[in-house]
Amino acid sequence: MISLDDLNSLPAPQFAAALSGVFERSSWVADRVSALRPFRSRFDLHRALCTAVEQADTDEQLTLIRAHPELAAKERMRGELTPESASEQHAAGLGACTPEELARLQQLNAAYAKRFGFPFVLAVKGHDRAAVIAALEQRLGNTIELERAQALREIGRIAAFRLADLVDEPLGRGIIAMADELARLSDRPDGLSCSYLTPAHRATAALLRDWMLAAGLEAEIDAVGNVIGRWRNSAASKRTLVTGSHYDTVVNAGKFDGRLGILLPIAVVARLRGAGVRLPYTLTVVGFAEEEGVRFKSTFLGSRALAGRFDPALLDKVDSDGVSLRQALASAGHDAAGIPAVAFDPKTLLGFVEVHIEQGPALLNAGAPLGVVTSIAGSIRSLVSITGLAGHAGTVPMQGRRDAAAAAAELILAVEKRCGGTPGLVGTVGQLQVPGGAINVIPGRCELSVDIRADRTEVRDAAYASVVAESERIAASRQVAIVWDKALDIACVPCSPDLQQRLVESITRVTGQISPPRLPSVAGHDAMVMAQITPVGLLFVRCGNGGISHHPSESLSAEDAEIAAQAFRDFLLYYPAG
Ligand code: HGY
Ligand code: MN
Ligand code: MN
Repeated sequence: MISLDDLNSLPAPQFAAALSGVFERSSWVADRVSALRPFRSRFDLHRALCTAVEQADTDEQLTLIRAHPELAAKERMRGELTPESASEQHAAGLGACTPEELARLQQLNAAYAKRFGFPFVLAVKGHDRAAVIAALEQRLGNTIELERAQALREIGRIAAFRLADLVDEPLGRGIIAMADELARLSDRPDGLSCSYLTPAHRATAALLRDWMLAAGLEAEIDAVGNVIGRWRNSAASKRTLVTGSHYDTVVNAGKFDGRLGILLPIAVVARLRGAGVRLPYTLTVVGFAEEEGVRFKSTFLGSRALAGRFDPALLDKVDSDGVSLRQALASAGHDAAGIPAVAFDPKTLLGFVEVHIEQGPALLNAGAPLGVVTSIAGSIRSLVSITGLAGHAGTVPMQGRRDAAAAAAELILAVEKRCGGTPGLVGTVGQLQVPGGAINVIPGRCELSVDIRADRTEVRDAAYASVVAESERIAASRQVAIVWDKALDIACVPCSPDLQQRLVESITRVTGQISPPRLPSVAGHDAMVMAQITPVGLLFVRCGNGGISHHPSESLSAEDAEIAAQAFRDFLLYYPAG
C-alpha cells in the first residue's frame, strides 16, 4: 500500500506509475490528475480520476472499456490477466467455473461483444458466478448508450475497490473522509437530509455496501434497507458480535450521528484484515436503515426488523406526500413479505456494541476523547393534535375564542416547566404546525410533537402523565379537543456491565486514561432495541462545537476518530472467542 501523503508528494511520473493498475492497462487516467494534487482523501483522488474518464473523448473511453478482459474467458486461460483482474476474477469464483458455466459465459461474452463492440465490464466484488451470469444476461438487453455508460460506472467502482486496496490513510482521517463522502448524498441541495428510502438514502446504502465489500466483508442490503456486512472468521464460531449504527439522518443533520458507528468498524475491519488478523468470532457490521423516524414516524425501524420486532402496522403509515411505507419499500425494490426473515436469531449473538458521537458536551468538558455509556434514557414520543374553532381574525372577540394554537402554546410551556429542574429529565416540542393556517384566521387546528425522556423510566412516566393531565386542563379551559397519539414508548436500557468493563479496559490500554468517563445517554440509539435480544454496549466519542448535534455544526476531529478506532480495534482483539 502507499500512503496518500506519499502519493501527493511523488513526482508526476511516479505518481502515475503507482496508480497504473487502478484503471485496467490505462495509466493515462492517473497522468491527467497528477497536476490536481494534493488530494484530501482517497475519495477526492477517486473522484478526480473518474472525472478525467468522463471528460475523455469517446474513442478514449471505448479504448478504456476494451482494455478490460472478458470474464472467465480466454485471457484467463492464457494467463494474460493483470494481477488486479486475476485476483478479482478469482475472488468471484470465475476460475472454478463448471463446464456448463464456462460455456454459458463464453456464449454470453460472444453475444455481448457482437452486440456492443466491447467486452462486458462488471465490478465482480461481492458477486459469485451465478450473479455474474445473471448480470450479463440482464444487461445484454440494454442499448449501446446505456451499456457504455454502465461500463464506465463499473470501471469507476472497480477503481474505487482497487484504490481501497492500494492507498493507505490513517484510520481517523479515512473515517472523516467517508463521512464527508456520505454527506454529499442528500435529499436537499442545502445541507444533509437523508430520510428513509429516498434516492439519497438508497445511494447511501449502495455506497456503504461497496465500502463493506472493499473492507473484505460479505455485504448485502436486507428487506428494509439495512446494510449488513459479515466478517466470518473461524468456522468454529457460529456466534457473532454485532456492531453498527444508523445511516438515516434528521433534516439538516450533522455528518456523524449514526454514520460514525458504521464507518469506524468498516475502517477497522479493513485495517485488521489488511494486517492478516483473524478474530475468533464472526463480526457483523450493520448500517441500520432507519432510526430517526423522520419520514414515517417509525423510530428504530431498521433495528426493530433485525430484533424481530417490526410492527407490520407500520406498512400502512404514510409520509407527508401520502406515500405508504409499503409503497416506498416496493419502489425501492424491497419485498415487505421478506421483512420477518431479516431478524437475527438471538441465540447466534454474542452482543451488540455501538460507537456513536456523544451529541452533548460532557466529554468535551471532561477533556476526554472517549466515554462508556452506562444506560440509555427511555423516551415517550407523541404527536398531539388540538382542535378548536377557526374563525375570522377580525370579527371574533378575544373572549371565548377556541384558539388551537394558543392552546398549543400553553401546552409547550407546560412541557418546558414540568421537565425543567429535574436532572436527567428533558422535554421537547420539536414539531409545531397550524395545518392550512392563514394570517387572518383563528387557528382551528394545531399539531405538535412531544418528546419526553429521562434516565429513569419512573421519572419519565411521571413527567409524561402530568403533562397529559395539564393538557386536559388546558382543553377544558379553552374548550378545545386535545388528542395524544403515542409514536414511541421505549424504556430506559442499562448497558451490559461486561461490555462496559471491556470498553473501559480498551480505552485505558489505548489512551492510558485509568478511569475514562462513564455516563448515561439521553439520546436514543439502536442499541436500545438490540438490547431486547442481546447485551449491549455503547462507546461515546467526543464531538466538538459544544457537543452540538442534529445540526450541521456537528463535528468530530480526525484525532478523536483515530483514538476511537484504535479503542474499538483493541476491543475487538480482546473480545473472547464466540
Ligand atoms: O432522538 C434521538 O435521541 C436519536 O438521535 N434518534
Ligand atoms: Mn439522531
Ligand atoms: Mn444517532
